[in-house]
Amino acid sequence: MTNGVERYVSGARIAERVARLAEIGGLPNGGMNRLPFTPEDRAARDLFARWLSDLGLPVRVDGAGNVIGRREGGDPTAPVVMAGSHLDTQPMGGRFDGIAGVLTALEAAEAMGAAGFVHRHPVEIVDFAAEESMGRFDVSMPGSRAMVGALKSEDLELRCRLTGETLREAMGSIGIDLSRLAAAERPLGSIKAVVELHIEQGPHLEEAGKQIGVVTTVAGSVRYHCVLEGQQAHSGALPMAYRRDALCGAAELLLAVERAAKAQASPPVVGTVGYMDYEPRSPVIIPGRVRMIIDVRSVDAAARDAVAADIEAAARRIAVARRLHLEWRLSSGFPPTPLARAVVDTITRACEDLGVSSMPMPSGAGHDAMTLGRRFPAGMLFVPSVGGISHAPQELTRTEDLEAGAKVLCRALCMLAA
Ligand code: HGY
Ligand code: MN
Ligand code: MN
Repeated sequence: MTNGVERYVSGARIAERVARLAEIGGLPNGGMNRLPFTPEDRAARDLFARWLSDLGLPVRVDGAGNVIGRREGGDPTAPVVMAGSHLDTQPMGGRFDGIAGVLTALEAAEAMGAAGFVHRHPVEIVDFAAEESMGRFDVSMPGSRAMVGALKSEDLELRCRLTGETLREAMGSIGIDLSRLAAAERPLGSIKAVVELHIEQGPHLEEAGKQIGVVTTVAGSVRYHCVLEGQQAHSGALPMAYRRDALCGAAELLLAVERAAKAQASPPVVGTVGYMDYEPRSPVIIPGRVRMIIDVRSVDAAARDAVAADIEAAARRIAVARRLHLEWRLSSGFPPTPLARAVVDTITRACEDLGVSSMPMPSGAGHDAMTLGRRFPAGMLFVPSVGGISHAPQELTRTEDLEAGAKVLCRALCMLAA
């Protein structure tokens, strides 16, 4: 019996838990600041573990810090059906990014318990550790990467941009036992399907008036570290003709990033400089050094890489014209990931069964499902973001959409686990 379980799903219960989690690392402006591997992250993980235990599910934390609740099926050796997302947030992030996926997966498990759902495959409900690690470290998604053996030991030595602590120290600081890191890897065939519900974080579902986005492919990102070095000097005494102002060079480059991405309309590419710092930041000193991280993404790797090449060429041109020294380094990247046909179709069928409006669509944002999708059949479903805003205090997804999403997720998990 896979139908009817979703009638035990409660949007009100999901909304209550969203509000409860928003108290942990919440900002006065309504945004979230629950950075990965911080005390706030630990508090949210512990609360999630308690909610799982309250459902009677055994809970474990693997060697990469993934928090995993397991609902046994008839065959404990059968490949796992996994659902989840992440509880950590970006700095000044929103209350739904990642959280919606964890809470709707928890809700599906609660509904399965209430319905006495009988199934063969074990179901695992997961908070993937540190999906938002890029907010602090130059590595993304260490938790889900570890599950596919893609977290390298040198990644653990990367230092946090904000505190200088290494990834290893930060993970240890919330009690993660890295000696079991290798054991976090899941062998091929050990997971039947991974389904991640996530907020869309863009405008398309709202514009189309659809309740669910059935994700077909996830955009791949490349991130470049760029340093421009000129000459620090006196802002009053040095005439304009003598200057090698690193910040003016960076200003030209920022606009070159935007121009190059805008010029590539189909397939679309996005380009952003979200992080930049410069020195020495005094009103009377010409800035001598600027560091920025350039993020370029697309579902089409060739289009993305062509735009990245245009940006690099612009950086070299600007450096020569302004007599600046340029450092340019690829710091991290993810290939575009098509999701598994079988899982995509299951989600589509669940929407049809429940009469929920849906449309196929790509994901511009990166997600744990894309990491796991490199080794296991993965699928994603989106729920609408009001105004297309995310990674911001204004991030909002309506309770009725969370409930509809949780019902579709529940139905899809029941079909996969039966
Ligand atoms: O950057 C991303 O796509 C994700 O939100 N970490
Ligand atoms: Mn995010
Ligand atoms: Mn996310």
